[in-house]
Amino acid sequence: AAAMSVRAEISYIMVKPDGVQRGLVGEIISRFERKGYKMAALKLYQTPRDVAEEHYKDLSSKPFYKDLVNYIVSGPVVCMVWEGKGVVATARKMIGATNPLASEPGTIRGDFAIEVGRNVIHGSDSPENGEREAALWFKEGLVSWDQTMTPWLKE
Ligand code: FUP
Repeated sequence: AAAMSVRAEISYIMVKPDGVQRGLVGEIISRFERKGYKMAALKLYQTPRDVAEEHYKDLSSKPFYKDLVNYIVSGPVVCMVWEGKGVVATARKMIGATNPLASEPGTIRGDFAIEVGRNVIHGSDSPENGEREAALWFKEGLVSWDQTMTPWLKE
């Protein structure tokens, strides 16, 4: 409770256009809610090309970069920030391997995807990238739960 007003680790989680079109938004949000993480930001968003390019700038030399950016801007995405202890690594486990054919059953990609180029969801790969990506996608800022009447149940 002493750390209640300090923001814990955050991860930027995004349902990609294929996940939105396939109606997987509720399922994905539900998994993070049931795990116990705290939602710190949420929106349905038509991604500007420059934001997609900035998000994936570390992959700009890869042969699939152009297709990847085109895919991300091809339809609305659902942008989220989830907060809590170990959320970056735990979200990566919940999401599964990058190539859905290598993702374990029970993970989001393992349960819902086949193609690496249509792998449903993004999750930050480090706490530093969690902060960077949250700032890139939520320039308006995150929500604070500090004024809520009851403390967060899982802390
Ligand atoms: P991940 O962190 O699991 O999203 O994986 P990466 O950061 O390595 O890749 C980002 C996205 O690039 C993947 F989600 C899908 C796409 N990608 C391809 O399309 N082909 C590849 O060979 C590798 C990644």
